[in-house]
Amino acid sequence: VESFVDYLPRAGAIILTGHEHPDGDCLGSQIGLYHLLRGLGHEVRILLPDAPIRSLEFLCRTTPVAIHESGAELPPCDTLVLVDCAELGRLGALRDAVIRRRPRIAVVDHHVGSDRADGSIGFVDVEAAASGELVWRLYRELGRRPDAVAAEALYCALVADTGWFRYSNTDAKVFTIAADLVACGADPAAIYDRLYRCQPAQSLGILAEGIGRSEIELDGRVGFVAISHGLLERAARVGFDLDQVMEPLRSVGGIEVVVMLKELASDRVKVSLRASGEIDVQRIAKVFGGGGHKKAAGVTLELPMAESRARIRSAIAAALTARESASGLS
Ligand SMILES: [Mn+2]
Repeated sequence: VESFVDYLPRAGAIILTGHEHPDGDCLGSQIGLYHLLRGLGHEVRILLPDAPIRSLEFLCRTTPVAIHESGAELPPCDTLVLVDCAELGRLGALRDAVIRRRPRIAVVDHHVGSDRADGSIGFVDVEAAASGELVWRLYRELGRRPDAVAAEALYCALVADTGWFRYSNTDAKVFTIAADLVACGADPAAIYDRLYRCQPAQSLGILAEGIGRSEIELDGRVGFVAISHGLLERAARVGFDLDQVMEPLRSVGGIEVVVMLKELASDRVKVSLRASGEIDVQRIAKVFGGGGHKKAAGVTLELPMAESRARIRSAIAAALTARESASGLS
């Protein structure tokens, strides 16, 4: 894999994109990278596979962000940069358009295995807390400073993937980057308000219902929350980020893994896994063809809800048992 920085002078026209259902890290990193590349004189645009959730729309107010329309061609470009993902398979409907145009594929990502995925050019570090950290490092390497718009976007990236500096990937380097972004104009309190204090009143009912559907199993160590297609649609209508439903489960003492299952269709379930103990959820997701990080991973199963839940449950049960027998031997 060729270095992204070395390749840049030959990049030509660049399109930035990321995984479907972009989160704060995916979108914020693209916006940060967009302003870096623009500042360096590159022809660059952002093209998302689908629209961001409503709470992230404020990031797009001063940066042009286009949404791919199903069936449309990829605009002419020489290089496609995958941000916060490394596989064309995660681009949804955009994937086929990319394959028809055949641009060079570059990757700016921190997911496990992204250095061996679809990019021939890359800036990859699986130790990075967020893709936004990688973009911040690119600013440094290229001798640039983020402006206020880029700093705000990169701050959103950092807080999304560190859970506002609560997760175990929060280290001294993360705070150094956060401090620098604030110095560059990011306003933490204003960003918090934009992300979490602009929710519609209906979000309370959705949150309550999600919490009501939470179940704790496997000796109190694993929490499940199954989101029916109907609830998923209600959340989508008001732009509510359902990841928030996992937080109350994660607050229960003794819980090691929280599983959220979203019923995308009658035989299609998106599974999100969050670990707070020593269980490596990336390895569990990988068994089913998904991926992510040790403490946060996901996979989409082409199965009905009940069967998806049962399969994930036994994989977690096996991981818990394996760990116990390992510690029993030592
Ligand atoms: Mn990320």
